[in-house]
Amino acid sequence: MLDVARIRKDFPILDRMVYGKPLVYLDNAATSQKPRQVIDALVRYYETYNANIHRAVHCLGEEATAAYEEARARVAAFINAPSPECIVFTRNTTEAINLVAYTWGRANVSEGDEILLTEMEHHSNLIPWQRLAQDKGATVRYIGLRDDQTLDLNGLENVFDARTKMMAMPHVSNSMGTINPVEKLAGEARRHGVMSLVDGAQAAPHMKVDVQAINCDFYAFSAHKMLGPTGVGVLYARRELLEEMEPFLGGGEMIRKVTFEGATWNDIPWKFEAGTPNIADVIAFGAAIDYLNEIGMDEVRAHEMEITEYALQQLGKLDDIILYGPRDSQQRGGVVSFNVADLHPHDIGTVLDRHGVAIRAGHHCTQPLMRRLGVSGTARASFYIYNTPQEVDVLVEAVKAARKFFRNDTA
Ligand code: 7TS
Repeated sequence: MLDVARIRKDFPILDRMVYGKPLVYLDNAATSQKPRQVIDALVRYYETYNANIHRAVHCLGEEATAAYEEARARVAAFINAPSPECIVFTRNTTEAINLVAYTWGRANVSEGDEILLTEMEHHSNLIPWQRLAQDKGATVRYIGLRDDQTLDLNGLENVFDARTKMMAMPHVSNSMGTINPVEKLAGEARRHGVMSLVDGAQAAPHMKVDVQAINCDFYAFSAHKMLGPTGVGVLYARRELLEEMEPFLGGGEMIRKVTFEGATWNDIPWKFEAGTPNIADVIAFGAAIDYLNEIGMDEVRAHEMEITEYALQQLGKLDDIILYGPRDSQQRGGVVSFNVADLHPHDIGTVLDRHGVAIRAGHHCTQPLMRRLGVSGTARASFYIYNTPQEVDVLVEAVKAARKFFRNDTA
């Protein structure tokens, strides 16, 4: 069991009041809050060893380089990557996926080829592939949903054909919380000689991820959703792929030798990290990983399952509520998406805000999925290690208040 009271003390922002009410932060799928340990790591870097990395001949530069590369090693261990060289730092999940679509995609996808996605993609695992397909004359196909809002994997072995080159999928849906069987999907892709990319933005923060067990080719996620700073993303890729892929961005640091005629590339992963990287935030991300490791990812997952079940149970008591995502808590992460009869999700969000409750309302960057569900958007509460059942109670009371407010308004 998590000691949530103790954890909450590490997050200064949780003492904040919003419109005179204690903040109830339930927008963790958008970004998480940051513990003191992460904020301190940023301050320590800027106050004591701020310097550029991989180039300095001075003490500060060496300290900063060591801390940056140590953070990479921690990220590798966190997802059980075989080595730190398989970890490329990007700005966010979005950039990690674009890197693959631009480099691997442009070299390996041609006219008439096919890219396989799912109907529950976040736009960041959709637009890069649509653009690649447009540029190359390839097509994008989608694995559909069953009524319980899990992926329809009936006949999975038949979805691949000789022209399928890439299968990309979310590990956990940000809009419905559905956990996808990525090990099975990546395994099936491999059996058919198809590459796999897992968008782990909503999984890496919330459960133990083992990229070798999943056996995918690429795995992408963002530091800011897992207690780390904004501006840092991770692309894990199999070593051989990184070796053979062309660089994404060109400039300093990613080269070995440059002449007026051309250039050769640095070793991996630096070949993919052109220019001065986000040194401070990568180092502070290392502190975020330490924090999560200290709690233990199995504990994080258990806490979220418990709080999600409680939220589903309490919200489910409201007779005019529609809940999205699978009912089985084994099959869902800490995201609860809902609609209340005829209320607009933005109206719900606005009333909740006045109660100090921060949620997201809208399409959650999954417009095709919303269309597939037949709604313009949903209200979404998303949980993390510092959320409590009492906060769920505040959420439920605020939803009741929203319903009452708008009912009276339109009566
Ligand atoms: N993939 C998934 C599944 C996501 O949930 C998100 C962000 C991204 C990719 C993109 O991450 P970024 O760090 O590159 O922006 N999801 C959300 C969300 O659900 N609400 O705000 C951002």
